[in-house]
Amino acid sequence: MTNKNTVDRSADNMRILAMAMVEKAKSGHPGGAMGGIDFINVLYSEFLQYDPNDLEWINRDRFFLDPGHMSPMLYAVLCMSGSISIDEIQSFRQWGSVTAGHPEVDASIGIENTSGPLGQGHTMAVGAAIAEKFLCERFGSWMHHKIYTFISDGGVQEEISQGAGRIAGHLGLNNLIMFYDSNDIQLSTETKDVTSENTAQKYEAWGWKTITIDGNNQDEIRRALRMANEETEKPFLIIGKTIMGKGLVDENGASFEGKTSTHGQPISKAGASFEKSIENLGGNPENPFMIFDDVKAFWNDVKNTKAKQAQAQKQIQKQWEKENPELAEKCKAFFSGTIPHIDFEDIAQQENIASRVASKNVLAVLANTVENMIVSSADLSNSDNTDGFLKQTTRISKNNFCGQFLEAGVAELTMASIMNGMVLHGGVQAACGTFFVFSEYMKPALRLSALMELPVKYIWSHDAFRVGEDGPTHQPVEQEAQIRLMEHVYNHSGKRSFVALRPADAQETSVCWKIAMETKDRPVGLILSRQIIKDLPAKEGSTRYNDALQAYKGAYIVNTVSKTPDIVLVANGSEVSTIYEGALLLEKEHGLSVQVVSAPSEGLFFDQDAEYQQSVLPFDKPILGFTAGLSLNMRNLVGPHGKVWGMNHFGYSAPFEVLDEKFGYTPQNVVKQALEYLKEYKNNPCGKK
Ligand SMILES: Cc1ncc(C[n+]2csc(CCOP(=O)(O)OP(=O)(O)O)c2C)c(N)n1
Ligand SMILES: [Mg+2]
Repeated sequence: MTNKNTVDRSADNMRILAMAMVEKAKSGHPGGAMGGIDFINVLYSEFLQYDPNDLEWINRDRFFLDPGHMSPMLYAVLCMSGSISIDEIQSFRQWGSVTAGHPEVDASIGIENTSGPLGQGHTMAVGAAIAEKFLCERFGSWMHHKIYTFISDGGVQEEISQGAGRIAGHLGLNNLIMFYDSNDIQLSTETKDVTSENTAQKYEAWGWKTITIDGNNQDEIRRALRMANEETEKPFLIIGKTIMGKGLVDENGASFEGKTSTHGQPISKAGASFEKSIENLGGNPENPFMIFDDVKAFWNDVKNTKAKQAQAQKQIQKQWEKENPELAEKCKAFFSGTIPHIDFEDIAQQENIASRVASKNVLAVLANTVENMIVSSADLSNSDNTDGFLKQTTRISKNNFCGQFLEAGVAELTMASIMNGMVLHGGVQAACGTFFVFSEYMKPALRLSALMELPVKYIWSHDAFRVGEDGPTHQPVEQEAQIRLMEHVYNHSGKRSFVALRPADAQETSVCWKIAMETKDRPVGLILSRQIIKDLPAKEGSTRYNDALQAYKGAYIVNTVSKTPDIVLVANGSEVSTIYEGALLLEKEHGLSVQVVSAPSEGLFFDQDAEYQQSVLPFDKPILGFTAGLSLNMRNLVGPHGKVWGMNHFGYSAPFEVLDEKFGYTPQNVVKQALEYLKEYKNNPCGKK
């Protein structure tokens, strides 16, 4: 061990920390981390540009980890570089520690992204790389920085890597450098048992440059990183052949490297010797959480150098700011997340249009107002109507990041994950669209938007069975319930983790977009109709826009109710106009007083005070819900004695007007259901058997 240089000693020291963290926590993933550490060691000490005293410096290089299970590797290097204390290292995976089982985003300590669901981490890096190019295009070369990412066998195998690899290659993201920890081992098998692809050739076919190296050799890593940094055309993949559990030995001192068993448990449980392995790596078994003196000195030097380099970079930035005060202001505004003032009320909306068309009208205004907004679509821009935005700008393409529209191709999950990466990078606003039924292809990334509290905007058109002739594969049924579930999950800041908005008509769509643009701390989804919707009437002395502003409260009374209502009807989206027409019939033909409620967001509604909730949806009155999704959508809103007309089966291929008749989404059926329900309610108001 003595003849090892300090760089290798540093790697060995981190290997000990990684293994010790898992040993102490009695859970975690030591093997992969121990193999990947040589790369991380050289990257953080020699290549990654960061300011140890200002980790959120906007111009830092970013490092996106993909295999979150290798968190001990990241924590070990962040401990060396000074943003995570040795105490936090010793509290790995414990309540309240920043060293969670899988890393959770916190740029202030150098964790750029939450990772764990394999494949998403490196895809977020692609998003960050796009954001970097987008910003450099606007602010110039002082802003150039690199996006590094680290992927493992699992991430390479995940389908999302196809989308990430294709897009990065297609856009020529030469600012993206990915290290592939190719250790031939995964969770339950060796990689040879599940794949025989030539990964290098695969990435080369997508337009990447690749190099294969010994991933545990610092000289080879250094050389590869230099080449990657000099690349001018393509994203760069360094395939590092690494050794799982590097440095592990058993009780007899024999090698215990390259074993699947060290993937996900303490190495002692796998059969290696904790003490002997520490000794083998030059450490002291009595004190596994020690940082060697020479390694400490080495990292002190690194930190000083990094700080100096960052200062020099910041001087260049300052000079630029001085010479370009307007651009400097703009740059500041981009990174602060503020958006210019938009008069949503003034956005022209034609009468009786589909809410996707209303959204298109808003997007056209956003394209001309919000200069740092990037909108994307998964090959449906002319259907989900994100083309309203596209028509005012141009597409992002290789060597041209002037435009604000990203064609993601048919890759919903990739697209959503790229949006997350863009927002994590900072400086841009991100929105993406597709058909609502395909929201389920995005769910894993949407969940991470929610967990990471990222204000990504999701635009989903074709919101219900009224997609019509395309049939049941394209007709959402359970999707709204799935998405709304996220409104029930609270994030770590104690807020509902997602806002799902299904606007009732054009003006309510403008308002919902206003809500979406103003929301900075969580993702928002807009669920939009394909077919036209009859506008709801404005109340006397008001405008429809003004009335629709109440969408901020999640649900509100649409009509004027002169006396205590005999029944309350509640819906969202296009069903609101249906219940409204039904209400008119109930009033005219049956002399009933009907309160009509539009409820674009259940989550926002249940965040209102009890008095407001009671005034809109009085649970001591008969409440009937109408939804083109599962009855479940309205279950909470109608209260314990309410009833719901929902769609609890797959749809059928037919013109939507026919389906409306067949499935009972007509004003006449609203009347029928209301009368039947009132009869039941009268006989048994509390729903007792
Ligand atoms: C989307 C997803 N599926 C499954 C898992 C569970 N899982 C964690 S690591 C892993 C495979 C690990 O293989 P590799 O990426 O090569 O890591 P190594 O074993 O080399 O550490 C799996 C299946 C996951 N984290 N994410
Ligand atoms: Mg592996």
